[in-house]
Amino acid sequence: MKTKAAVAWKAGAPLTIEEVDLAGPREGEVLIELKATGICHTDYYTLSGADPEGIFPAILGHEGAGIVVEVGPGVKTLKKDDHVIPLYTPECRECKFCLSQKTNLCQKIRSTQGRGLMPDATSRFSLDGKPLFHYMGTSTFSNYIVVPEIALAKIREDAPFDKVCYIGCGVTTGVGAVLFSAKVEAGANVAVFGLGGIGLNVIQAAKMVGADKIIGIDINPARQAIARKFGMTHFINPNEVDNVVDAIVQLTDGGADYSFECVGNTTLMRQALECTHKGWGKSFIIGVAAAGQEISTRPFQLVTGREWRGSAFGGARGRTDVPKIVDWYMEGKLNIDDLITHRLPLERINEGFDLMKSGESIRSVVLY
Ligand code: NAD
Ligand code: AHE
Ligand code: ZN
Ligand code: ZN
Repeated sequence: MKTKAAVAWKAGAPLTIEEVDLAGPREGEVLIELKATGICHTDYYTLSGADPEGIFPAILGHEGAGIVVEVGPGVKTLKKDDHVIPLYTPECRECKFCLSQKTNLCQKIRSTQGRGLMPDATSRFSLDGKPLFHYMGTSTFSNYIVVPEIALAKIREDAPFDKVCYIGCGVTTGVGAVLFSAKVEAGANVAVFGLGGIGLNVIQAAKMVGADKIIGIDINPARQAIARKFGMTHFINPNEVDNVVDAIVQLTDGGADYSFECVGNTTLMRQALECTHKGWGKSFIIGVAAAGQEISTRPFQLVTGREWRGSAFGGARGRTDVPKIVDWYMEGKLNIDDLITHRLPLERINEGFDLMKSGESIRSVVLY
């Protein structure tokens, strides 16, 4: 069949809208009609050329929601017309990683996914007879996609696609980092570096669990008002203080109990670790840093009890946790609506990237 898609031809070049050929679902695969997709900073990161796994030409996008159109042979858990969110972190429930119960990082299809291919090492997308690469196993910048069954979360049918698509990455990443990865407790002091599409979700989850001080750090002063609305209690603009770490340590009587880096900047990652409390502070890296970047600190920071960790997709097990997060939104426990600042047709997707880069948008959603 044909599908309308935004194609990334090479690093740094704007996407172009094309009529792409899409082959049908094979064994264990499902054809989805997407209704909406968010634009995440990670899409921009890969498009910029900074991603060591970035390959072109590809169809980017990983924050979608849609409806099952057709299931391939052997698919057992989904049927036509089911509502779904594609998962760039699948949940096979049978690989060593899934069975460990220690991580959400299912590895069943990770190697082919990282090479822009389906699990059988081929692409379902082509244009003029030449294959186009998939991206993160999802490629949500295409109206129709083929995805393995293990990479789809079935969600309730009354959830609006144009909102819950954001649960496909940003909401789950931020909220999950607090609930599943860090397990932040009531009364904790929390520092959040970067108040964008991810950081604001960290803030709202920190408030949800009853954190005490919730300190937001961002160079964009416009982020202060929205972050306060989501539960931030203190704001630090790094351009207005001498030393960000000292400022946080002073506000928290010795350091934050938890910190989250939601930018992808290795200098901030170090600050996020060093602003946590001696003896027990835990710092979580969420931001994705460019190829070649490395983190550093004095080992003394760790010797004296701080922990440096990371969180991917918020530590969420997609097929199990994503439907629950959709429920939380539908029950009014999570605010997604106020974070979706812009809506665009696919034809204007490049504007969505520009709005993110300029700091004007929190999340732009593309509607099919
Ligand atoms: P975004 O562009 O919406 O937000 C980034 C925020 O960081 C902006 O508010 C910006 O003003 C702020 N910022 C930039 N430089 C700063 C600095 N020097 N000091 C303080 N603040 C600064 O991006 P996003 O969609 O929220 O994504 C954030 C990061 O998280 C990206 O690196 C993205 O790739 C990554 N990410 C990781 C995961 C994961 O699973 N680990 C999932 C989604 C996104
Ligand atoms: N190819 C990138 C990987 C970047 C990365 O860490 N991705 C996150 C999700 S970001 C979503 O917005 C992730 O899930 N990582 C775990 C994994 O297996 O990729 C690079 O930098 O190499
Ligand atoms: Zn993302
Ligand atoms: Zn698995």
